[in-house]
Amino acid sequence: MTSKYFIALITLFLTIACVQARSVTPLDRQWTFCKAGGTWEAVTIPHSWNAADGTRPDYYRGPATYRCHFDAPAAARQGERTFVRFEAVSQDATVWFNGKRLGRHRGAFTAFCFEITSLLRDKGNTLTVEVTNAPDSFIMPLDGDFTIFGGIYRPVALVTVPAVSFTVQDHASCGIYVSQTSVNRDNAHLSILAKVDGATDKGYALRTTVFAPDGRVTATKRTAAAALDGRFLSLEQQIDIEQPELWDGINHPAQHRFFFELMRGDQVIDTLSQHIGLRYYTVDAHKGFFLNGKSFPLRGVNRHQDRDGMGWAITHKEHTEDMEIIKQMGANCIRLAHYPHANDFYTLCDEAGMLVWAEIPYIGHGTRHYAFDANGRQQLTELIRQNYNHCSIFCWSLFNELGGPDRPHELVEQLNDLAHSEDPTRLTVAAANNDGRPENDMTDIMAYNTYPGWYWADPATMQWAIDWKYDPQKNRAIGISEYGAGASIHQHDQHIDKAPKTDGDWHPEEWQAIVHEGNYREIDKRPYVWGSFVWNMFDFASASRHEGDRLGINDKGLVTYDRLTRKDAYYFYQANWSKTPMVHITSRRHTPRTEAITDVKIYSNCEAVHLTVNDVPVHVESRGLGVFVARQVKLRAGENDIQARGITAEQDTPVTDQCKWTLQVE
Ligand code: GCB
Repeated sequence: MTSKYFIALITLFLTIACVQARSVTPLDRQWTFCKAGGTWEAVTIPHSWNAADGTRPDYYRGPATYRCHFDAPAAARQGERTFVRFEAVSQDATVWFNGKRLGRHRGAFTAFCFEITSLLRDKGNTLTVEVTNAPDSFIMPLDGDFTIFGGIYRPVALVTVPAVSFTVQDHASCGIYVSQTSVNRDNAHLSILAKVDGATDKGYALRTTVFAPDGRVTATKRTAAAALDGRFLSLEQQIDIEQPELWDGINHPAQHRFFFELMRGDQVIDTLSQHIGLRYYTVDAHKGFFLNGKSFPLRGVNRHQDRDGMGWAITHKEHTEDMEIIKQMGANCIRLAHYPHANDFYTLCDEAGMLVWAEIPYIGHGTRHYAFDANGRQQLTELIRQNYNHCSIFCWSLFNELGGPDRPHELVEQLNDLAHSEDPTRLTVAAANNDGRPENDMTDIMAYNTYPGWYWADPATMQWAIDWKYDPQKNRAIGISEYGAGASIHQHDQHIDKAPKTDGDWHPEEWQAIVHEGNYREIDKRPYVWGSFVWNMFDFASASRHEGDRLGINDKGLVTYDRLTRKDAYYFYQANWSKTPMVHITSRRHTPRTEAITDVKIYSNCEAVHLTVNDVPVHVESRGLGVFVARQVKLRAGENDIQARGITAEQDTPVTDQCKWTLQVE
């Protein structure tokens, strides 16, 4: 054996030994739970105590206790340091372990981590979490049109690491930050910062191996630690990747794999692996968003994280389903509103090529109390550090719809500076619904929530809504962070020509589609709109709402709360954005009917659409943007068979859709 191979073998052996040293053991079973004054019940994590009542105005917002009894897993018994890591607990958690108070975390959406090494027993450990989702004037958010589901609603795990390791204690991040300092087609220059815990001298080095998307090693570098100062040993490395295969959004979401090794001499002490897409982007106030040097208008949706019957306590399965539905529609960006989402979902965005707007829950107003401001800074720091390496994220959002007299611009200015100092490579952004407030001019780019055709005016008024904000003389990039309308899949109206009472119980599905067509037509004409985000991808819980066909739901989703039904407006976007041939007959659920004469509207991305009604072809006209209409079609008494066929030049087999409408005659 040559010495080269021998060294490679030894390295592999040490790497394997070290991979065993760092381990993550989920703590999802053996939990019991009890609301204040209630009885104990067995639960599994993720869990929310509002899964059933989260759409009721009187949903439980108060204290509860969780307990988990467990024996130390083998990895923790053999390992050197063990931590308990919570991915999110809503919203104020105090954690105890074997009778000792570990600490407290305030904020419902970010991870936190406590060391338990010296307290961990081989058998019979008790982890206790006292938690409340009661309104709290010092925790963001104070306001918001959504239910604050209580509970340990994201995973909990024991993380065991070597005595000296990439830290898990820097705001519960992974301890390594990869900054895409300067990326272009010829070269990616990255600045890597690894923070190491437990080192008592500076005799360590960082070895980075970068694998291209095809698995080839494309860069390696070893850098010695420069200085041991403060709490961590910092290892800083500059690395260049020549001719990088770029992450190009939904067109080509290729990622590199970064393998980091913490070295002491030739010994590998700890390892960590991260998938990161290399990309660069700019926003031009007049030409919009550019990805990797090319115009790339961001057109997508907002997402809330809750699901019918589960609240926020969703798993990988639900995250994946959500992503699939968004992908199939053809969106290329997602605003993850109104708070930090699960790490799992940001990862799915990286893999799918979605450009992500990430945000903290600073909504409506604050208190300008130092504790509230500190909580905002804490949540922003956690959001950024915990999600730093997700290439999908291109901006950090600092607030949503601030109003009120509490001089929020002072806090926004601090948050803006904080975001820039935490992450010099990304843009700051915010979503406003008003004018003339100083905080609306502070972030790098800006976006507005506007609802023409729903809360005010008609759908085409979107043109004024945008042009009011956009000033061709100014260098201020403008996006539309929210627009939309409510819709029930059980309510229909073929003649609706103005918004229904928005807080009433009649939200016909047809009006939502008309609003999106009218709004989007104006957005689409304006390339300077750097991004537009439909409100909302999915119906979501908002306990105080009392409208549409169901209490406690905001029904502006393009898809129902249970994800089972895609509303007509979903297919309008699919017709505009997706490249997969599709055709969709709208108002398909409007049956039985009482009127014999009706228009038939079809959404399709095909060049032409053929329609038959009871096997008789009818004339279809194209109205642009994927909208096709057959005017004044006559239905017969009883059942009618409606069949649509989309025709494209390349497709041998046309795409089809069909539905049945019953005409009732008195
Ligand atoms: C908004 C808010 C969002 C609401 C939405 C609505 O502007 O930012 O949280 O849910 O309007 O549906 O009214």
